[in-house]
Amino acid sequence: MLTPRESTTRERVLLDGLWGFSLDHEGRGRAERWWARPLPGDGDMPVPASFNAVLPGRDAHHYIGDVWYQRIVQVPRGWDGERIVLRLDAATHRAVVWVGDTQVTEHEGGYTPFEADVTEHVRAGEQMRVTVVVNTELHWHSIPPGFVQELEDGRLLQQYFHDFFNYAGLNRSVWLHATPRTHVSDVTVTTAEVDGQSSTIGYVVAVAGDDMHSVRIVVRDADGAAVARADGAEGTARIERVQLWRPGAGYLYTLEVTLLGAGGEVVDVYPQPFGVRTVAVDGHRFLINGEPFQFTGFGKHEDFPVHGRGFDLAVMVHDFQLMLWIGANSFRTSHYPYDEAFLDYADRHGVVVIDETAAVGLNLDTGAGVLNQAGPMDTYSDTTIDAPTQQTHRQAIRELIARDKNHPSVVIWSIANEPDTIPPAARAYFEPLVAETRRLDPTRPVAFANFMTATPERDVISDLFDVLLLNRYYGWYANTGDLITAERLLEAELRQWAQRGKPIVMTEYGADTQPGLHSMTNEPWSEEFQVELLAMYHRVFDRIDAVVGEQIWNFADFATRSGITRVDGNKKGVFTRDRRPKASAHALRRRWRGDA
Ligand code: GCB
Repeated sequence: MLTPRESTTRERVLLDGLWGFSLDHEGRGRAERWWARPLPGDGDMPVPASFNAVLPGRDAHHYIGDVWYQRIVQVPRGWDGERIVLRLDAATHRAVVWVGDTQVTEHEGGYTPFEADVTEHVRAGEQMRVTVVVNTELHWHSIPPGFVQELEDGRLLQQYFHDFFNYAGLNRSVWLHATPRTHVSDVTVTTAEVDGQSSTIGYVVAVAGDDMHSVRIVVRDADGAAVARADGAEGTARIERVQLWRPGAGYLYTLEVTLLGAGGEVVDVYPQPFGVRTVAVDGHRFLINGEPFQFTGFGKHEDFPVHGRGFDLAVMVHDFQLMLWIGANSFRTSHYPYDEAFLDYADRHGVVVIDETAAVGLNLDTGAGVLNQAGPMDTYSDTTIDAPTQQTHRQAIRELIARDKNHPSVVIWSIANEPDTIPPAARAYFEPLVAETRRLDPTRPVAFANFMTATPERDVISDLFDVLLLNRYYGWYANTGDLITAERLLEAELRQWAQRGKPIVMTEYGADTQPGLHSMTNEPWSEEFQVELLAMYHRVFDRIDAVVGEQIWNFADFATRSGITRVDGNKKGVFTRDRRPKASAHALRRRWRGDA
């Protein structure tokens, strides 16, 4: 799905701001047709934001079910005759959308965009009422999965198997945009080859509407100069004296797609930014433009006080600046696709991204304390993760690739975080998903982040993937505080994985750390312990050639649900939740920048 962009034929209006808002405690809104009139109550809610971070009190914070958003939108008067589209960048976790009294779309999945062609339901120059019901519930067939448990006193509890708070609502922007009726509906750009000074790019353009048209392509460099041209909806173009997209130097071209009518008149123009770069795996090496790349950086979260998971441009740019300060060249969008603005920024600044689906917590072996309360369960069974879950997962992969395929910053698709990969059923579950990912994008390596109990002898799926992403907590969850044993076990396990002949990126390692807590004996939770633990991992990585990346868990402290190992959230951040450095931030800066 194309991102709404402005051009000589396209306009867009951002619908962010205060929307009317109602919690639907009794679940009456759908039966009572709340879309057909102003919402009950006088609630206001900022968009984008997580409503359960904005509202005070336990009830709102732990609310499960439908929440309603509504606002009146003025359709620009110049849009007569245009195709008018309503787009939501995300609704967590599913939504139904009405314009006036008409349902215009619905969508499952909380982290990818969806849209509705509303041309037939609105008039240029007039107002329209937009109503969105967002459902916050996680169940066995959602990605991520969960279940709602009914307690003895009748209260409901949302259970899930992942370690970040279930922030929900309209966490990203909403747009109204106009395109011509016959329009460019999709663009794919790939780097076919780079040879010496020049490069061949491949492109495919899809068009919707009447078929009396032709496609013209102009490739523009970063200064806007035309450097290549082509005709036709599918083809190649050659760029001489090409400027490659490189880690740390994110050079971007624009593929300017022009749709011409039968008489040669311009029908639609869509500018698609792209970068020229190759990605490949060669034995233990991870190559970008044929050169070995070492990942430094973090697993992150979209998480900040008051906003919850709501997108905030200032926080995003601040985080990128902190990553630059510390010398991080990459991050993983753990554990869901981030707002696309992260990828636009990463593209422009040469930050390397491992792009992950929201398939986190497909593992009832970890449980994060849940299983103690709900009893033991198999991960894959007819009543837990099953074929319908796999179908939602497949759709999540499709939507991730559809949105992010043209971002040069994305170098690996991570299709899951820490799934249960020990039972044989895991192979049947994952094999078709890996095949689908490769079919949709043959140009990028495919991976998943492996859970610590799925050691080389036990894991049954890693051979299906190109890169080994490992999450390990030696010295923290295992051998707590004993870094000598931890170092020995970590090295032994990594050497075993290295025999697989694939590159290894350590995508999680770290220790919860209470800022300001100091210890002469390097006790766990102290700032000294975090520094020591990270240094131990780095010594091991430096001894093993197959390790081509280190991404610490986590960039910053973040909110979780309640738990006996969580003190006001997860504290494995190298920065606090409000982005102050812990001692480890300075130590990392010395390792990654060398000049500090
Ligand atoms: C993990 C998970 C991550 C958790 C982390 C932790 O393995 O992938 O989501 O937050 O451990 O700190 O427990």
